[in-house]
Amino acid sequence: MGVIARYREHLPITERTPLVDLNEGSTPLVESRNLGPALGLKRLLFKYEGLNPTGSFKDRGMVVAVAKAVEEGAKVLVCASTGNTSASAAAYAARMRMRAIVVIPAGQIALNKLSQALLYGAKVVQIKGNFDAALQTVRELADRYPVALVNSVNPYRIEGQKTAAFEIVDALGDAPDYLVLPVGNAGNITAYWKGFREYHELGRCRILPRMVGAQAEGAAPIVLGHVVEDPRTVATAIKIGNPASWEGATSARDESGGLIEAVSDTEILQAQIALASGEGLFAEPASVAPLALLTRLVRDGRIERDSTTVIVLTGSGLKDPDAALANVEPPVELDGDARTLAKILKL
Ligand code: AN7
Repeated sequence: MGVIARYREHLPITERTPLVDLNEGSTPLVESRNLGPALGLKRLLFKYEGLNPTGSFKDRGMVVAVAKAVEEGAKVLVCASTGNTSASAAAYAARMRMRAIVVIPAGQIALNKLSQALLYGAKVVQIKGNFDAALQTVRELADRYPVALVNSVNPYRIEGQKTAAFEIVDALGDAPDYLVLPVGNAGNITAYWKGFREYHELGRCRILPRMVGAQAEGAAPIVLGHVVEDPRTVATAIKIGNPASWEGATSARDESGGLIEAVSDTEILQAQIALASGEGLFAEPASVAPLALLTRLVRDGRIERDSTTVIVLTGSGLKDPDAALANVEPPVELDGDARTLAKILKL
């Protein structure tokens, strides 16, 4: 079952909306076995969004945006992307036999995300500028031509993405004390906050979480309070200098009593290895920025150790292994039999 079928009554679905799905959503909420206890946290869980059909949380919002686009008679989907949105848009376009046009910053998206968009059959357009320029281009295109814009400025994307908050509450029986997630274009933090508030109003959860956002130091416009003209970070998914949902992010932060802070590329890459080798969970660089931030907050005594925290692992590590590989030991060479191997391994 996809998110439209599972959460239909909470979504802007009518009898005319086609039931689009790739069985997205219903992702595991994995209890930390090692990292949480090592930090001294009572309860740490990971919402493993990398297990969505195209490997990121984007599928939740994309399925609703595409269903509504079909309902409204659109034939062409268009988006700008740092990679994951393009993969998701391309997949759902293929599913619905629509045309997808994705505009990406040349040379700045992970190869596996580009491969997905190409294989799903999207028209991939590379531009010389960064993501912010790509978004500007597709917004202008959608203003003037009959194409459906499926970036998170499309409110149906936010509607679909809020279902992740529902799933967390449905699994825990209440909202967590802290929800920690990466912030790029800021659609996801906006969507989670909307989801938690809606469930709270319906009495499905007693508490509302503090929303904690992580940006990369070189791409931290919300932390700095101004646009970053030339964003830089190893976490290419969140290499964004002028987030479209800026206000949604600051509202979520302020209304929830949360915070948005930046972590360095070094902290991100360390967190990626810590998560993979410490829990058996492989997430892409952008997705581990929250773990890097949480580690700092717990050490600084800014998160109580008896709290329940959920980290959103937004995208699969398989999306972008290159950055991670530089920091791990290469495979050992074996030229010989099991005895030679045992010697190498010091068994
Ligand atoms: C893995 O694909 O913006 O703050 O164009 O791929 O909602 O933007 C991706 C963003 C976090 C940030 N983690 O979410 C795109 C794109 C991963 C991501 C984010 C993205 P938003």
